[in-house]
Amino acid sequence: MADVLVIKPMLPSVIEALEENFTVHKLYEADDPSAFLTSIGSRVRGVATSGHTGVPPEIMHKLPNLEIVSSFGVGYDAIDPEDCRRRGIIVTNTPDVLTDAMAEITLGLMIALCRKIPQADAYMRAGHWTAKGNYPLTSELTGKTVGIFGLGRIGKEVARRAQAFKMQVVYCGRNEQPYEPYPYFADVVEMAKVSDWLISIVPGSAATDRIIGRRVFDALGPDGYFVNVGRGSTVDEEELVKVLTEGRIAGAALDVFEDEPNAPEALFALDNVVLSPHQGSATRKTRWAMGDLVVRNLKAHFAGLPVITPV
Ligand code: NAP
Ligand code: 8YV
Repeated sequence: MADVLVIKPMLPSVIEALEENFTVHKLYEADDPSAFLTSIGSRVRGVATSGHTGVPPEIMHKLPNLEIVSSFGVGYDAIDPEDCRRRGIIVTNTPDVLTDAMAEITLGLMIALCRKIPQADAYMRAGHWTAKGNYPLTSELTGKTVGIFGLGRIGKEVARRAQAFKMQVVYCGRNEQPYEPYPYFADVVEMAKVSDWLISIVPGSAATDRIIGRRVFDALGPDGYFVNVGRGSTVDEEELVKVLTEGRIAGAALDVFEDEPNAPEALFALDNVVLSPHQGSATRKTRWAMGDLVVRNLKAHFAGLPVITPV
């Protein structure tokens, strides 16, 4: 059985399946991780990790015979696939299996934000409905234009669901996708100008770092809503807090933050914000499927087969 290193705790279903198929080494259980790696590092041929953790350099350099990094999550911000390619290491991620869950939470956040579902719930629980009367009127999605920044696997499923809510879809990315039926914008600022809603679902990368900032929010305007389900790193959070506080955009729903699990505290006091602790893919079904794919990629590789979802 091939030796596989698990860097941080993973779902019990993943650990169980790994243990059935491989000799598993749990770095997170080691009292002295450095000594542990020195003793088993040269035997390790596979790593199971997440896109947030990757394989930090101090671990990588103790794994001279590493062949494959199987990562949990579709985003792989902490992994440099080019560097791995140069070292002859295969990288896999978990696309597709989380796409529907992600699209669901995106639409859920949009409805929660414009219909003020969390606030109305709190209003009723506090007894205000009986004491003060009806909750103030809210806004709706129907007829609005949604600009999708990143029309990839998840973006396309968000687009389908937004159309079911009778919204118009436009999109922005580096490349026009001629077979998609939606108007294309090469520039996110230009797209924000025509959008009532801006949904960001681009990967975190040097190219997208804080790409959403003052110019985008000014283009979105005081009636515009912003939703980030991609990566916190793509947003200038200081500017976001400012535009929300000053009412320069109507509101924001955020599932991802630059310094998770921390978020700018100023957001907690704002009424025009819905917050979600990076739980886009966090359903039992989807997380199980992601973990299963982590294991299946390792099994395929060590059976001499092509991996299922290479990066
Ligand atoms: P995908 O299929 O690769 O789609 C990414 C899209 O972003 C592509 O359409 C791509 O289009 C666009 N894009 C990439 N780099 C860009 C850039 N520099 N500027 C503008 N557009 C760019 O990936 P996916 O499966 O939809 O996942 C997208 C991301 O969602 C992941 O990378 C991850 O960060 C995030 N995510 C978050 C959660 C969560 O729990 N909140 C869960 C899953 C995924 P072009 O190539 O044309 O630019
Ligand atoms: C996960 C994600 O929560 O897939 C991604 O890119 O952000 C989420 O699905 C995360 O990666 C789990 O580590």
